[in-house]
Formats: sequence, structure tokens, C-alpha cells
Amino acid sequence: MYETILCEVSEGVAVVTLNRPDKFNAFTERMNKEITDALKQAQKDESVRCILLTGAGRAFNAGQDLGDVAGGGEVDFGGFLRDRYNPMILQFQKTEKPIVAAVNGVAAGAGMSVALACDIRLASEKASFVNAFVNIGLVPDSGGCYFLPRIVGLGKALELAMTGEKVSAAEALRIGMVNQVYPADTFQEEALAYARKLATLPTRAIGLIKRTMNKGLDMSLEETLNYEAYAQGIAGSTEDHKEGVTAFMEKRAPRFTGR
Ligand code: T3D
Repeated sequence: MYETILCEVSEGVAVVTLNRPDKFNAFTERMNKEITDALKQAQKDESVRCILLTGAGRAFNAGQDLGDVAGGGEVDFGGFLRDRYNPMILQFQKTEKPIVAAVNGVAAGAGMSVALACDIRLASEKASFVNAFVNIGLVPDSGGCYFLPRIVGLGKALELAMTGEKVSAAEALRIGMVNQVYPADTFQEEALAYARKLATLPTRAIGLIKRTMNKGLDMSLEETLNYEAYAQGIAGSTEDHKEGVTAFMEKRAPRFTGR
């Protein structure tokens, strides 16, 4: 059903692969919409407890397909973003399951923003990040101005956005932009194992952690404390909470089901 992405669910993980390798998986309108749809389906599908986003071939994603906007005509950039990119980025946060970016190669422009919109970033040692917008006279979009300063701090974010310089996987790890770096030859297996492990954890609590922490970034301490109390009310009534406590008392490993 999808043309620009692949989507496969197994062992609790939906692996979404950006699949235009000859164009470094650059975004087209269709790809924006297919990613948005795949995330919505993953949210609805109870068997999915983690989403792993990666790229086919050498790149993760090179941002907007510049071939689509290089025709010389006027491009309505604002409309372009509002119609295609913004709903896609919002869907990353609306999806209350962990989303892991497996950054296999270069992530540039909106491709970097999408990696930043994921909850966890794993990088191959061959991965790199380019805040490429400035290189073509544009401003970081697709949440780049929101996520980048929150993840690496304002000073580093401004430097990366203003210079458009390439950041290696090792440097990305050093500045906290990625969570782990793995050797290129075992990267896909390592990333899948990481996602599968996440898929065995209490999925509803994880969704609530994601929602509460993201909300907390834009709320006062008092508002956050109130939201934590609300979220805990939900988490505390899940089967996984009961199982966690029972397993602890019985001195055995918990068997979480995501309910
Ligand atoms: O309308 C709007 O634009 C608003 C929305 C904006 C969102 C954005 O994402 S703006 C930013 C768009 N992206 C870029 O500006 C990045 C452009 N690409 C690059 O800077 C470099 O290609 C990379 C840093 C990503 C990788 O460099 P390198 O040296 O490893 O590879 P390369 O040789 O430059 O590219 C490899 C191939 O991918 C090449 O094709 P070819 O010559 O082998 O047939 C290249 O043309 C293609 N490619 C790379 N990026 C794009 C692309 N094709 C179309 N669109 C791309 N963005």
C-alpha cells in the first residue's frame, strides 16, 4: 500500500524504512503522508509496542527532495510545511509509543529534524547530521527550531543551524544528540534488538512518560506536578503496574503486556 516507505511489524516492533535510496530517501509529499499514516496505524495497532525508523541504503534521509522545488517557479514554503511536514512531525508526539530513530547514514535538513523528533536516536558509526537548511538559505523547519535547542542546548543548536556543518556520529554522541553509536556492520541488528527490548516494557507507562515529559518542557513546576499526578493515576491502574509489583514481590522478572 505504501510506495515510498516499507513497514513491517514483528515481535512488537514496527520497522518503518524510508525507501528512496537513490535520492538518499529525500522527502516527497507522498513520503510525508505515508510516514504520518504509518505512525497513526502503529498507534492503533495493539501489537505494536515500539516503532523503529530507519533509511534504506547509505542515507537516513536528506530532507526535502530538492528536485521537487528546483523548478524555478514560486514555492509556497509556509503552505508546504503546514500541509505536509507539520502534521507529520506532530504525529511523532501524538504517537504514545516509543519511536527510535536508527540513523544509518546522513540525516540532513528535515531528515535531521525527523530524527530529532524521535524519542531515542541510535546512530551507526557511519551516520552524520547536517542542519542543511542554512546551506540553501532556509531556516530549520519540521521542528528543528524546537527540538535541537532542547536536546543540545541553545548555544550548540545555534552553531549547528547557523553553520550547516556536518556532525559525525561520535560528535553527536558527545553533545548528547544521539543516545548510542554502534559499529556499521552490526548496526541494524543492534538497533532492532534495542527496539525489541523497548517493546517488552510497560508500553502505556512509556507513552505517559513521553507525553508528560514533553508537556513538562512547556509547563511550570506546579503544572508538571499536577500532570504527573494525573498520569500516575492512569499508569497505576494498568495491568503492567500490577505485574511489575507482583513480579518484584515474587522475585522474578516481570512479563509486561503493554496493557
Ligand atoms: O520546500 C522546501 O524546501 C521547504 C522544506 C524544507 C525541508 C528541508 O529539508 S530543506 C533541506 C533540504 N536538504 C538539503 O538541502 C540537503 C541536500 N543534500 C546534501 O547536502 C548532501 O547531499 C548530503 C549532505 C545529504 C549528502 O552528501 P554526500 O556528499 O554524502 O552525497 P551527495 O553526493 O551530495 O548525494 C548523493 C545523492 O543523493 C545525489 O544523487 P546522484 O548525484 O548520486 O544522482 C544527490 O543529488 C542526492 N540527494 C541528496 N540530497 C538530496 C538528493 N536528491 C534530492 N534531494 C535532496 N535533498
